[in-house]
Amino acid sequence: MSVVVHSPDAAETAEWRARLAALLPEYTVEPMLEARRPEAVRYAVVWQPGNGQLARFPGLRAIVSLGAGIDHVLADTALPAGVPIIRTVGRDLTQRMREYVALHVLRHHREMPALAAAQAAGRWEQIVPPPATARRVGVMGLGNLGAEAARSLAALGFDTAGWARSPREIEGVRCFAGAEGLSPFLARTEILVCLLPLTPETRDILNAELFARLPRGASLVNAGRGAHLVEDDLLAALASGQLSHATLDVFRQEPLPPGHPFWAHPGVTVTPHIASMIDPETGGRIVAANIRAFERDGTVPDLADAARGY
Ligand code: NDP
Ligand code: OXD
Repeated sequence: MSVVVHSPDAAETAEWRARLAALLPEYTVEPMLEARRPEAVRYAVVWQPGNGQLARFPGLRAIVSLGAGIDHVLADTALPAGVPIIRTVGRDLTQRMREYVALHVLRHHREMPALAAAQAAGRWEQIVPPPATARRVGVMGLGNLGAEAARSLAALGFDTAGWARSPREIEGVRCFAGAEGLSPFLARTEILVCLLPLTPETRDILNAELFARLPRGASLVNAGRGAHLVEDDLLAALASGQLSHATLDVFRQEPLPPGHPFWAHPGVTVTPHIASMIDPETGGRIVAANIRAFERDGTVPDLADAARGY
């Protein structure tokens, strides 16, 4: 029986392979593209497996996403039907995302981009923001990551709201749900954080029409997926002043191509999809435990719902 591993980054594939080989000695662990006996493959542990690759394994019991999102697996137009997809989530992933969201929301709240511009110009400019209690922030997506990010923002004192598909209750967070909840959620949100999964419903959701429903001068933190954002609409909203700044961790094309307007835009902060990553050290333990539990019970708590898209 074997486990195959794949990331588009060969060094990353090698690291994961070594880690999983140590943790799962009962399996042969090999790179997906070099699988010697496709019929022996039981689990595929993958990030962006590519089109048609997983269909080569007729005995596949589950696909393990090397991350919380499964859009990179569902993008495969030849994905073998009915094979369960396991998300890799855990305390480290949640902790890292809480740090990222708190850092960038505080940065917008405390006007750090404007202060950095003033420093660059040698200008002593005292910008005094309101206290966090008077700053309305909102998190789109209240799953593992969004709910924890919202709790952290509330703990910092922000007037915090969240939006999800179904009604949620989170202490200290005003929760909105569904299409009817979106407008009132946006109308009160000065700093918007996107932690949605990428599905047909959420693709392009960060667009001109949505930006127009935010208070003028609002800012955006997108750590969901690049395809949530209509890039030209963001550039237009920044140019008109409807948005004041955006922090983007995810992009339609990754790595963000050289010369892309976001790289040098004064209103955009680029981070290279590092908000929260699973590393082989702790992530390996989670993947190995999930494979063992799935083998034993035929299910795990972190099973994605492929029909729902997340
Ligand atoms: P979950 O599946 O736990 O939660 C998803 C949340 O989004 C749920 O609250 C869900 O609502 C909500 N949602 C889904 N569809 C809609 C919709 N159409 N309208 C409104 N709300 C919707 O996901 P995670 O929190 O684990 O991860 C979220 C995403 O973050 C990942 O899919 C990935 O894209 C991204 N991510 C980015 C990382 C980075 O480093 N930048 C790292 C890890 C993840 P409901 O509660 O009603 O189901
Ligand atoms: C994920 C990611 O989905 O890192 O986990 O983007």
